[in-house]
Amino acid sequence: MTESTCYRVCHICEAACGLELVIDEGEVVSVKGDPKDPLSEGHICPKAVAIKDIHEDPDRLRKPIKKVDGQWQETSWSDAFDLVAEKLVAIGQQFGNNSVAGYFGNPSVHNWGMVTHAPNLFKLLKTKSRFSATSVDQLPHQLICYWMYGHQVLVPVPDIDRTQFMIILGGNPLASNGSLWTVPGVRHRIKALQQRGGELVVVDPRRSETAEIADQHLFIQPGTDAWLLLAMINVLKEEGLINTGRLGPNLAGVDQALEAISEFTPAKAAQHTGISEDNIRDLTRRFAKAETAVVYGRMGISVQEYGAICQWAVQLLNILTGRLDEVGGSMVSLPAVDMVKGPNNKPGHFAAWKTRVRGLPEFGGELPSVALAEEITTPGEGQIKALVTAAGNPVLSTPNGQNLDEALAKLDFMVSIDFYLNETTQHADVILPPTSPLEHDHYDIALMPFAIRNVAKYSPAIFDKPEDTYHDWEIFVELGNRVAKLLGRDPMPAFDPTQILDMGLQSGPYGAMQGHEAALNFAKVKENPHGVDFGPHEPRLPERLGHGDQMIQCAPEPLLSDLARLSSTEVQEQGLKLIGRRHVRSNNSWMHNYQRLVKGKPRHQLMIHPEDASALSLIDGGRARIVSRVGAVETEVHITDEVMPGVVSLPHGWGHQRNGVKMAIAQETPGVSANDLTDECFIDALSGNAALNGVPVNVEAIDV
Ligand SMILES: Nc1nc2c(c(=O)[nH]1)N[C@H]1C(S)=C(S)[C@@H](COP(=O)(O)OP(=O)(O)OC[C@H]3O[C@@H](n4cnc5c(=O)[nH]c(N)nc54)[C@H](O)[C@@H]3O)O[C@H]1N2
Ligand SMILES: Nc1nc2c(c(=O)[nH]1)N[C@H]1C(S)=C(S)[C@@H](COP(=O)(O)OP(=O)(O)OC[C@H]3O[C@@H](n4cnc5c(=O)[nH]c(N)nc54)[C@H](O)[C@@H]3O)O[C@H]1N2
Ligand code: SF4
Ligand SMILES: [Mo]
Repeated sequence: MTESTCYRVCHICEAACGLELVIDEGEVVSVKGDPKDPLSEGHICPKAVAIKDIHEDPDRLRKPIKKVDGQWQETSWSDAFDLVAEKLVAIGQQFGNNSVAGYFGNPSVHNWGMVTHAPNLFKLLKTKSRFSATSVDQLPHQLICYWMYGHQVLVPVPDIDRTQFMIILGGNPLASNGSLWTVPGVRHRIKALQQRGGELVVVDPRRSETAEIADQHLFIQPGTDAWLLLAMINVLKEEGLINTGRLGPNLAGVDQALEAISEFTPAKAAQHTGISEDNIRDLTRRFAKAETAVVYGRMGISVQEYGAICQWAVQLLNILTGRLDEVGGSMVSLPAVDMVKGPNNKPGHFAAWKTRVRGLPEFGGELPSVALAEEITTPGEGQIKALVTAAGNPVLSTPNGQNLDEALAKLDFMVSIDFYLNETTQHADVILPPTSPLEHDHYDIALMPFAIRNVAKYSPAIFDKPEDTYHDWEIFVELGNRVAKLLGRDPMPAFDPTQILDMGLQSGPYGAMQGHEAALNFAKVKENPHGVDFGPHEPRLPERLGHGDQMIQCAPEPLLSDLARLSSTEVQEQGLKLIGRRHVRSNNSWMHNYQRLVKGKPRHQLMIHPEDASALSLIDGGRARIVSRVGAVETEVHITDEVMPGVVSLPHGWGHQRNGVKMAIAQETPGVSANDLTDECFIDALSGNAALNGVPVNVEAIDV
């Protein structure tokens, strides 16, 4: 018997499920949920099994490749590192530091070595041209927490296991498994909520998988949630339902906020949202009167034109009903590695600098990704000439991907740290492929702040890394050291991620340095393969607030000013609006190469309501052309009342056949890229975040 059992956290999505892997003769023979994991208690989804497929995929790159006369060639690591460092330094010296840019994709936060080591390279390069998936996702959410609570990762999460009433807007955790909310096994938790007599309400333009099992689903016109949420606050005020509770003395600006939003009445909100005034009032009363309750708004309300106002209003609703920081409400975590109070904590900053072309604000040192293409193509000082992408595929993931696709082709130099040749990395001059996830260790530094329980879990590597390969963090160290040498600067710090983790755990809230009885350190997490459990959340405010005066800022000035933009919007009467959708068997723009994951009925189609389909003479299974300001795509139609009239839905991350270039990932998958329709100019003007939902489109039937 050579079989062995290993325990690990799944790094694919934010749920952080515990896995039990059986290994035989160097091969993964089974992947199951780990029932002893204190957070996930055995839950997993089909993507966990794909970890084996990632590891074994013959299309996964294992050696660096470089383009010579337009053809890919394998090259040695040392040549590749030298070439990349020389190019980045030379371009920075010739065109200025900001001419060298970086884009970090979603898996970079699921890869702890990148979290600990990637920033150093950009610090050395002294570039302000940094972009990431944050600005096509949760930027407004974190910005609001920075303004209100004083720290960009002090993000309250729904205490689902102890609440009696929950409202979800713009989130579909049954498909996504939760986001800015590490909540493995959410289906069971919703069921438990319902079994103890609680209620779930989902507000969504589509009857999503989560809406399907909710106690109430309210359709909403895309992009109008800000009207609904502000109207709910006005109902609280009008009907005397405001009760700020324990944190009352720590609230600044409540009256100012209430005054500023008074024009957003339920009557007007009903016109904009399509939700009747009665329903708005009724929902507000049920929320305010429930024994415990919480409102949660995610992706769907962040990536829309008023994303920041939406996230502000969500926080206000929880605050004004005394739900913030109370059991069964919206609670803050106390993770073992504390990014809020730790020694190197970064509270955030906003608009300290702006993009060169459009003047869009940075947040936390990153510029909005909607500006990447124009920063590459617009001549002048600071024009981006070189790009480093890491764990990202912005050609498929960011608005007007076609435009970015063309822009990337114009760069002087591009390097991608990625193990696939795909729609984005095909533009690189060099691709540096890191080890597979099972060949490196893992700790969810970036996700634990958003978990529903405080758990510390370390996952050792399952397999030794093959000879002559590098982990992501080692790639950054190798590049950093070469860049430093060329620039005559100090080399990269000589720590590995486990040393940083050890320091973080020791100085964190359960560490010996804080005098905690657990005296947590790296050795202790290593001894506990299922994780060390520090239990459900407890009230932590005002002590944990980032603001020195321990006040919660309820009326941040930029939001008050932004209300005029919202109030001037007109009620939508005609035209179709595009929204996105996720599926549990797909993950953003990748994982489509794993046939047993993506198999099943087709899910790439354009969803459209029967009334709209009939008005446009579309037939189910027929083809349609979808046109937006920036582009057009053609795909199959699925007629369904899952979406409300006036709304069409396409998943993102598909469209792997573009440009006729042979790429590793899933040549044969059908589907187009939704981001060939989304618009880099359609944004939340306050935060600079992309508005991927509510994009105006026209649809026409294609005769076949
Ligand atoms: N229309 C529309 N667009 C969207 C969204 C939407 O809902 N609608 N969602 C947005 C959101 S929320 C996000 S986060 C973005 C995601 O978009 P991106 O940030 O582009 O991320 P992915 O599509 O996940 O790209 C993953 C890339 O990382 C590589 N990769 C995977 N693991 C590793 C690793 O360990 N190391 C390295 N070096 N590379 C790795 C994969 O091969 C792949 O190339 O898309 C956004 N785009
Ligand atoms: N299986 C799987 N899991 C994933 C991912 C994946 O691609 N696949 N991606 C991961 C990533 S990067 C993220 S950020 C998370 C996202 O996780 P979630 O935030 O849960 O995102 P979605 O599942 O896209 O759900 C968004 C919902 O918003 C709705 N919506 C769209 N427009 C509006 C609107 O204007 N108003 C309202 N109220 N609702 C609207 C959509 O119909 C959809 O049901 O998921 C993560 N988990
Ligand atoms: S829900 Fe997320 S973390 Fe859990 S097994 Fe699936 S992909 Fe992995
Ligand atoms: Mo995301």
